[in-house]
Amino acid sequence: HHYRPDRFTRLRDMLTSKEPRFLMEAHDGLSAKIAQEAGFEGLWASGLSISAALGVRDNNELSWTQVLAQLEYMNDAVDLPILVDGDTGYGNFNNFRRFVAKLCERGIAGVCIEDKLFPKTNSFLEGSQTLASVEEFCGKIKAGKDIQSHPDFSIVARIEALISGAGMEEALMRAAAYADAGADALVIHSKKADPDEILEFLDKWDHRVPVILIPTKYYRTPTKTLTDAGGSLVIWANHNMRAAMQAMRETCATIMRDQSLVAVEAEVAPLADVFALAGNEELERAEAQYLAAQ
Ligand code: SPV
Ligand code: MG
Repeated sequence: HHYRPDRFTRLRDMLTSKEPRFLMEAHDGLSAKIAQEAGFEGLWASGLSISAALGVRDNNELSWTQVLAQLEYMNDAVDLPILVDGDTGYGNFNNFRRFVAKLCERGIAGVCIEDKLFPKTNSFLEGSQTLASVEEFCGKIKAGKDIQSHPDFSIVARIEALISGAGMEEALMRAAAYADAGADALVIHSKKADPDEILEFLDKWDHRVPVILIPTKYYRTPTKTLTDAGGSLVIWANHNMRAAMQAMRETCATIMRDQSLVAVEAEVAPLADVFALAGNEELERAEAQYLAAQ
């Protein structure tokens, strides 16, 4: 019987690994299972995707307890570590540390917070991307690190200086401050299609803590270019949600048009697959074992 490290430790190992590692977006139990089935070793619980899947905006329209409920389904559905997108921490240091305490209790492996204001705005939207003060954000990181009840729970600090237009020097200054405050890893985020500013950051950062990348906009850059430049872990941030959106649109349009299921039956997952992924076979075995014959 070989020992499998718990999920906190597995995420921490992914962050500190010398090899390129990857997190796949998931936003509910089903997408978590599909990511696990595909072979991913960890999940990104995207704020954008969870919000979109529940029909709300990525502006903290969900409360943090609603996010927690979604995480519980995901964590129960798979045996993968989850890095949850904690937006800006749902308030100040005190709101954030309440969230961290609950994540640890529930077995969620880590949280990422970004240095903007509450309520947050998605980084790819035009308009205000005001940065939090460095001091306030460092206080948040420290409060989270002080309250975490598992030593390998990870707090990732996401730098929005390039998103907000504050520039490279600001980004590097914040990276150093967040590492000093105790962040286990950083995210440097960019909304540019070319990777120049990301590569410059990776070149200038001393890598005393690892750097995570989210190449949603610079996706054409070969992944190896990013990891060779020092990116430790890459997040595929929203592609299960966007894939589902596209597939559901096409299915609805066809059924609406045809008033028939004939054209879609071969295009959707068979019901047997739905039952298999839900784990119905285990329930049959359990019934045989535990349920008195009627
Ligand atoms: C998310 O997936 O919610 C993120 C990444 O925070 S981004 O949408 O690129 O800001
Ligand atoms: Mg987000």
